[in-house]
Amino acid sequence: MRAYRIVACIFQRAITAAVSFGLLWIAAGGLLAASAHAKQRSAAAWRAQGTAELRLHRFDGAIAAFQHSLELQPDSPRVFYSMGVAYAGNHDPVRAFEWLERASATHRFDMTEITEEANFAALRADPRFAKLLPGAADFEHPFVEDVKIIREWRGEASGDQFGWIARKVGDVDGDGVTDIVVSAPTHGERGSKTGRVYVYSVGSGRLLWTADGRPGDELGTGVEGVGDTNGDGIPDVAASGPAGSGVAYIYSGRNGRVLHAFRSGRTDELFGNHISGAGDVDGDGNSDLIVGAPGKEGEAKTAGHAYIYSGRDGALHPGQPGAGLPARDRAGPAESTRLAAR
Ligand SMILES: [Ca+2]
Ligand SMILES: [Ca+2]
Ligand SMILES: [Ca+2]
Repeated sequence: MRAYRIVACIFQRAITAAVSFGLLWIAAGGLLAASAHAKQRSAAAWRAQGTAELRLHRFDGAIAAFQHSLELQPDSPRVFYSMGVAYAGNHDPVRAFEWLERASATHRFDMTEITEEANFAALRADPRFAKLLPGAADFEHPFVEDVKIIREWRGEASGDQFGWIARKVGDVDGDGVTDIVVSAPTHGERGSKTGRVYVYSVGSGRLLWTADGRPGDELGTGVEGVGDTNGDGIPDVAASGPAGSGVAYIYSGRNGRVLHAFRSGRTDELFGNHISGAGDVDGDGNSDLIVGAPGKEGEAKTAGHAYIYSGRDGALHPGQPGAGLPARDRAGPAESTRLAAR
């Protein structure tokens, strides 16, 4: 009798567990739909549900969810695009292209995503597909707002990262208008990544001068105006590149001539990851330079450094690592007149 009760008890628990598991299963299945309702049918909740349905290849469910989203937020380029994906998944190219063209027409969606989307495999041969990709005309009016572009400068080649940094440097050509420096740290022939910095006259739009690093330097990772370091009355420019052994330069703002070059001998720091004018630190009337050198990832032995150099003679400011040592002990293969960081 007792044995019978134990068996009955185990049987009862098994049934209870099975029912509970079944309820959980049903609850999980309805979770996304419940979430959409729980969030007061917000557009974002419907959009999330549609995206989840897309991932499960339940294209009808995705279309229904996206339509709900559009009822609440009609102007969503992301949803236009997703509708295109859903209709493509449903083998309905006519509607897929309708929605994709709608997404493209907003000029607010990166249509290059179509090249990565597996559901568009069957659409790629269609002439309408290529037309969805951005062309030169799409970049003629890049702003949503109605703006007047006063000056525009373009990089030389794709992959240069022209515009990585753009800074005002003061008036270097004497026309009374402050000028700018722009960097392209991965510029270089055949992927050499020398990096290049460009100084432009804002008044005339002319390119005044450029400076290049050496292969692998990625010069222009850091670039700034530094004020007048050599006392000729014209503000100068500093640029750096940490990718190789680490370099930093001060250029004459007048013509781009190298006034000082600094090249690190350390392999555990990203010398030149950042660079800036420091103001006149030593009070000699000439602007000075500060170079940041954080420790490389995985190198536990250094906490990183910030080096201050005299703009007048390139000397390392007293009290810093290497200061007071003969130049030959601090310098790496400096290209120009002066020392490098230790
Ligand atoms: Ca100027
Ligand atoms: Ca100067
Ligand atoms: Ca100074």
